[in-house]
Amino acid sequence: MISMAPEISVDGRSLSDRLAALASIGEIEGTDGACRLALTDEDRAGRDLVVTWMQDLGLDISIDGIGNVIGTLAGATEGPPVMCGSHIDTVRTGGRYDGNLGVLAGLQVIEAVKQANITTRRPLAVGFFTDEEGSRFPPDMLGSLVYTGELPLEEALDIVGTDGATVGEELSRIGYRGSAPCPSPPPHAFIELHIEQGPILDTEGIVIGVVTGVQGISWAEITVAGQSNHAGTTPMNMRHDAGWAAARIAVFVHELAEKFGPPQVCTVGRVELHPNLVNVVASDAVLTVDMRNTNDNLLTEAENRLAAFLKELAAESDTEITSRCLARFAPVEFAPEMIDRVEQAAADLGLSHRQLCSGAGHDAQMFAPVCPTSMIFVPSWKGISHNPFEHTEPEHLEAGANVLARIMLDLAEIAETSKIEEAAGVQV
Ligand code: HGY
Ligand code: MN
Ligand code: MN
Repeated sequence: MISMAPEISVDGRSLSDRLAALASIGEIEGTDGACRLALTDEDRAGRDLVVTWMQDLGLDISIDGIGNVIGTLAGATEGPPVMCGSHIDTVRTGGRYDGNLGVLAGLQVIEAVKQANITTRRPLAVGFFTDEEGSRFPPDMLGSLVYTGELPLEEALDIVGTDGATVGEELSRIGYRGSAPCPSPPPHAFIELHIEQGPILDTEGIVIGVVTGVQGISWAEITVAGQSNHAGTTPMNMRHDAGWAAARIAVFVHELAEKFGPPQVCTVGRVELHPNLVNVVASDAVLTVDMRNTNDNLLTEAENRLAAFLKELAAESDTEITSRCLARFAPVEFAPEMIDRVEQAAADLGLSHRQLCSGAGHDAQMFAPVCPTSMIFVPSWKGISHNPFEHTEPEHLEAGANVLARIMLDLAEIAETSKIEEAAGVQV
């Protein structure tokens, strides 16, 4: 049996065409981006399209209880597949490439393997995982959390979204509450191709990011309960102003990030005031705080400082302030041998590359504890992401997909080839 990985290259044109076709679902007028919040009708339509492409490739398709969809190409032997994948749900200001690239590049790799009449020893699989973004149903990476057994399915199905619906209701409504068991058996290895979503590769003119791990993530939802009152008649010292308290929290976390310095980041992304009217002192505020750091101790320190500040602020603003955790993931390091594989594949293909840690969360971080895992990054134009003007050059998309192909074939090993050997006159 030959275990060399023959040179196959993916069809970059087809990859870009499929990315465009998927982005047309939930498209954001006048941009390349799309809005397909998890488990919405747009997400269903996106899922249906990718499932059709999996069917066209003749993959065995499984859908599990949280709606993760895995397409598998059989190998010469049974057993855990070499898996790639990512997500196809987006944030409200979604770009064309975030998540979608890792799924559609996986389809292209499998298409190239089939066209080369290659049979791999291990099966090859490509998946998309439910609600990676977590912006409608926190936490993020929800589907891969359940897939890998980090979160019980029943608990995940009961999660209530920002619009009051539950995960279970919405999964059933869109017809993606599957029967495949959760958690699923771990794959042989997991490799995710993703855009960097940050400025490093683009600034340095480097094509491939060799991802060493993912920084820690802490999401909190903070509720401020004050008292509505007349904006004109209520003296400042008699107010219980939830709007002012919310603004103070946003300033506090921004200044905390500046005090800690990089890589600490803090973001207030969602603020809802009630009654949200020009002439009423806000009685209620609900806001989210996203804090991240590569160092878990520093991330915990940031959380403690925020908690202490909320206590002081409640007294100062004479409001009631509570906080609930929406997500908390420690930093993750990928397997050294998988990092080496990304490094080697990029070098073999003559692609500039450098190591870096991911600032964004990814499904791959959920696979790291259960199987050898790593990630491949390609550049994001000006580091822009979670923005419909997100962009990656077609040649970088293709380069990343070729690195993915090389690693997957190496890991899956070649059982037999026909076209390649005939052409190269290689004897088995
Ligand atoms: O929030 C994140 O880092 C990812 O986009 N879900
Ligand atoms: Mn993503
Ligand atoms: Mn994202």
